[in-house]
Amino acid sequence: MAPTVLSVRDDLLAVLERLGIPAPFTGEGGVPARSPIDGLTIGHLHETTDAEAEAAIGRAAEVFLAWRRVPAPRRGELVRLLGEELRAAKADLGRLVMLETGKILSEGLGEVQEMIDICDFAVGLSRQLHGLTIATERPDHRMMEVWHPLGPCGVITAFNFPVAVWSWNAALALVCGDPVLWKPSEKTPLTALAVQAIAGRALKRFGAEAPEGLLQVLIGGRSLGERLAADPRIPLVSATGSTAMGRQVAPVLAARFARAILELGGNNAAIVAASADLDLALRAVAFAAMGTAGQRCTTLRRLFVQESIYDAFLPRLRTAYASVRIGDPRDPATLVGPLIDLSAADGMARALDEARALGATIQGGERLSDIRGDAAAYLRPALVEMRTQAGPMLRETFAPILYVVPYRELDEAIAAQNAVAAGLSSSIFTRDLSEAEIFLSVAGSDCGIANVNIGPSGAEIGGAFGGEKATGGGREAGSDSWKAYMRRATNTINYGKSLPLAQGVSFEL
Ligand code: UN1
Repeated sequence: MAPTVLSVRDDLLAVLERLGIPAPFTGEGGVPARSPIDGLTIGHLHETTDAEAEAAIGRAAEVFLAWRRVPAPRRGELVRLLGEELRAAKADLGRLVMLETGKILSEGLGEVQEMIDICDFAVGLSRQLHGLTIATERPDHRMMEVWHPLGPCGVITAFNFPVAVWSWNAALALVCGDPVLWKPSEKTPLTALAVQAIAGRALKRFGAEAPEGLLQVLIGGRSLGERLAADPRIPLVSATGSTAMGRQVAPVLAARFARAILELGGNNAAIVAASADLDLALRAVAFAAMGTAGQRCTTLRRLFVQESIYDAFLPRLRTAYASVRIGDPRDPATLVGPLIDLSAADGMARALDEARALGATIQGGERLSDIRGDAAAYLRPALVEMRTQAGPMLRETFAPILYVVPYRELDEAIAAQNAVAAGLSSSIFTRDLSEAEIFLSVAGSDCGIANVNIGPSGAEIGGAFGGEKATGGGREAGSDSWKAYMRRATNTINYGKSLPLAQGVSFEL
């Protein structure tokens, strides 16, 4: 039985109080803050005005001039303190993520853990922003490559990872010497304000070396994002969201030669080969497809099952879909919470109608309005068995729909997997080494992330995160993603007395 719980509003207000932002709400007007748990509005928040946005960008440009001169390992110290403050706030911030996004508590806490992990990574990185020394063809010369801070970094984030994606960008930007201007999703402003308060504590402990305005939050809608994309004082914009959003932002950045880190849609697939460990594959598929109510960029949306095991695997998957516990994410028994809002539920219904019209067999997908009333969007995840990949299967619907298609040959499955616009994440389940290697090879998955015997979601921060094609091509978090936040300079120094020219050119006066 579900434990008796506070109203969502009271729960949220108590968490905000504990996080140190007791009264963020204005009387009326502004950006509404709501929880998908009951679908109700909790209050309204001040919307950043044009003048405030202008001042914030100006401040970031000014702050950059000071912050870039703080040695990188000192900048890392600020991120170390941020990691400490996040550790201290993990329980409350994880709960707030749950309340504002509807994801279950362990996923809310996992998101905060991801923030802590990237802080640790960035602290180490702050002593490793290495350049190169390069062999020069000229005598008595030295050539090297150094990395300098780039400038204010605009970060636009989506509702589904309202705080982790900011931290992937902010932790790296800070150690790289860049101030951050953050426009969170309009659907999740409260978690952004909470992170701002937590970061404020780290900044205070760090002291005056961190100038006021190093980390700023702009609350509002699309026009704020457009402003960040268009402003010449912002040399880099990192934007997470739909491919449609990326199509708006990318040309604006390109027109002013700004850098873009785009993390857009995914239409992620997994292949279950004949030799797969079906127990493992079942658990991986269930989490990747139904976890976070199907609202991760990396959510599993398409499954290709080798025909000889189709009849062994599908009944088990159908049972998992029929029995998964859907409900208020505050109930510890819940595995699937609500969708973010009713328009997401409409999108899911439309995709299922299209699949039905193509002759698909659909299990689940029904709305469960008895859980928390009519304003909340609880739906049973849908398992959609298709004859071939077609219709809505070719696009991303940000909801828990898993399309399943049988295949005969691996080549055919890989081709089908790659035959969509997006190229974020992918997996194969197999115990056959050669199948695994083919999938990872140049002729295999065309995605930014390709896994073996692991679902496509739940990437660790140590790797570069992002994808190809309509996913936008950006990379965030680990590996050498930091290079996007810095500018490279090649320096050649002549310590001799003559002037040998490169390529043997002679120019005697
Ligand atoms: C996203 O959905 O925008 O790999 C990010 C994952 C998480 C991040 C998802 N680490 O699922």
